[in-house]
Amino acid sequence: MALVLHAGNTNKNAFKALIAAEYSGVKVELVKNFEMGVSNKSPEFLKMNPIGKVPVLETPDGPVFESNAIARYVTRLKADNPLYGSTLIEYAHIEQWIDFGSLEIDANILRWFIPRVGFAVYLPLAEEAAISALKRALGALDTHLASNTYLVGHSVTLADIIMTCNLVMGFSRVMTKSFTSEFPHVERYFWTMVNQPNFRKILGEVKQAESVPPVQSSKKPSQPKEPKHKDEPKKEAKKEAKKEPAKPKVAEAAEEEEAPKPKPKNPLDLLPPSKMVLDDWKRLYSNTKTNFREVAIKGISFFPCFIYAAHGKICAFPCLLSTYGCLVSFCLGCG
Ligand SMILES: N[C@@H](CCC(=O)N[C@@H](CS)C(=O)NCC(=O)O)C(=O)O
Repeated sequence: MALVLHAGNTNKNAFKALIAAEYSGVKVELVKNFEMGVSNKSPEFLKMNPIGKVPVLETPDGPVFESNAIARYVTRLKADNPLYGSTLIEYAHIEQWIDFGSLEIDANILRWFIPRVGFAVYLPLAEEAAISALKRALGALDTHLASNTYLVGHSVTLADIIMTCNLVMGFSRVMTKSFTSEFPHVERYFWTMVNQPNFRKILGEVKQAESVPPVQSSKKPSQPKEPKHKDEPKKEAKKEAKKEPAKPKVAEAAEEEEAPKPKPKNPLDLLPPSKMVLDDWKRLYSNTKTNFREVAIKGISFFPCFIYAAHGKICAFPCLLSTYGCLVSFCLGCG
């Protein structure tokens, strides 16, 4: 019987397990009628993953969340799976590249892409830092791939599956040809991987982004979606379907990646408006050469700064920027 994977059919994190399953002869099926923002917020789902994120795999021994853990589980279902290498050092290198792909590649692609499409605050300096960290990581990957076809050994391993799934969003959404041409071995590797039959079956056709998306204003979190009613919404859905041209599989991934979160009740609404003029403080701060500490402290409100940060946490720490009007990434509590 197939194992059930909870996620939408464009989720690049779910692709990891689905591709591993293809290579391993394991049956994994996406749950039917998954609706982002509805299915993953149901009480049944929250029992499987208390933070309501996908993917989640149902196994005979209970659920597993976190896409890398799920992909490892699926891989281990096959005894002596070559996806896991054949020696201890190969195994260590596979784990090394899995972590590298997740922490150095995926994280920086998301830091670049997500603010651009309005799902997080766009800060030019943060974007610059993300791109520079991404280039550093791609440079290291490129050097490795200059003399290696695969990340580890002489065939596809789980490291290649996870690395490629992480690169998919980059290549299809922000990393244009002029960006990736600096990393020719990464390019060769990526296009070779996505065209392997087991990858292609899951990813479909992957197309490289032609331009970096222009910065959009922050998207207001919408109200949580209601489950569809049986009758009238069907008509609406049909109309919508006519308007929207079909997108390639991975093109929709980002929409799912950062599904609009339900609007949290904002405790700040209860407070009087701040008297602090943020621009004045920023000017003072920028022009300060010596008494940095004093000026910084002026800007810290010791009234706890409650914000709904990009990663969905309420945090209640003093904020470096101003009184209660602070921006997500400067909050001391959320880092
Ligand atoms: N580290 C997690 C990331 C999971 C994740 O961020 N999932 C997104 C979709 S790709 C999600 O479920 N977002 C819904 C939410 O934040 O409520 C993994 O690899 O599984």
